[in-house]
Amino acid sequence: MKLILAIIQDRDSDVATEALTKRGIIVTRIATSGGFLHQGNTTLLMGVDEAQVKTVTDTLRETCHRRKMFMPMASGITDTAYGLHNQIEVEVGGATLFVFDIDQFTQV
Ligand code: 2BA
Repeated sequence: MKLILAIIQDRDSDVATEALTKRGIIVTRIATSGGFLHQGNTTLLMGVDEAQVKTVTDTLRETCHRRKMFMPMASGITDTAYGLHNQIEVEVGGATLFVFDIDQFTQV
């Protein structure tokens, strides 16, 4: 058995979890946030058979999209007059996956 931990963008999470569930993957969603952008994202926990790892990877590839985001070059500046030319472009997502081997899975 494998544990897949996948970090995805909030705006992809409903479509992604619905598609995973339809394909028989059991999913737990956790509200998380990224250390770099300090923005909310979603972490999915999925306990799966080894054969399902590809299903999860393919499903997240189909449903989670890379997007360009902008962040101020200096932190703590919120003035809307602070122009785009003072921001850096960061590309975020689709999905960041970690796959772990699981020694034991028990439900009591
Ligand atoms: P954040 O940490 O908020 O990072 C958002 C995006 O900012 C990243 O997108 C990446 O393009 C960029 N970025 C992150 N750290 C950077 C740095 N030190 N310098 C320059 N650019 C940087 P993604 O790579 O798609 O990551 C999206 C989210 O996935 C991350 O949000 C974080 O929550 C998670 N993540 C990504 N890699 C991870 C890792 N190795 N371990 C744990 N969490 C990770």
